[in-house]
Amino acid sequence: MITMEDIVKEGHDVLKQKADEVSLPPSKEDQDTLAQMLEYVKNSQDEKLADKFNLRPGVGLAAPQIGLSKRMIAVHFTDFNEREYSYGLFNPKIMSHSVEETYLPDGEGCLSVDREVPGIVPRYARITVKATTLEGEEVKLRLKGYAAIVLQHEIDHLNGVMFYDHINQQSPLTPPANAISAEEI
Ligand code: FHF
Ligand code: ZN
Repeated sequence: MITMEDIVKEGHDVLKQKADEVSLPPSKEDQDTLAQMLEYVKNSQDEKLADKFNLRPGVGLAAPQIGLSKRMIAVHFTDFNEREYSYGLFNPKIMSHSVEETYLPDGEGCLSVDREVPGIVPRYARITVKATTLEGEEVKLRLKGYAAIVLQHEIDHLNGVMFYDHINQQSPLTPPANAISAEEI
């Protein structure tokens, strides 16, 4: 079972590296790891389990965050329109994206960052992601708003990018001109 003790914190080199593609079809070992990552995200949102095992609640987890430089992410959340998303994904790739941007009005945090970093994180408002699921099926996901933000946060980890790398240092709390709040998409 993955717990906070397994989560790598900022400053660790693996969070700055570009992660390697996973060879497909996925090995049993990679599948098991990704299933465990998804389990962490689900468990962390279960109040009793989160309390018992001291899990910080999260909506996503990327393999570099457990010290593994491989292109695997897990996400589990409900968006502002009550749509549920629950995926373990191998080699997720953004195939296309909107020009329009979006952001969470309260900014973002990260399981690998033990401090508050205030500031707006501009993200593409809409993205199309190709990936292979935990079960080994190819999928094309069309995502907008909150869902698009979560997937971009996770895919960034596979490219050595942290959420605060996107914050405008001159004016952290000013939304970009072409951006719409994720609550409004
Ligand atoms: C989180 N937590 O999941 C944040 C961090 C926008 O790479 O968002 O670092 F658990 C992955 C409902 C609403 C339930 C919010 C992507 C953020 C990804 C994890 N919690 C939540 C919830 C949350 C990071 N991460 C603050 C831990
Ligand atoms: Zn993160």
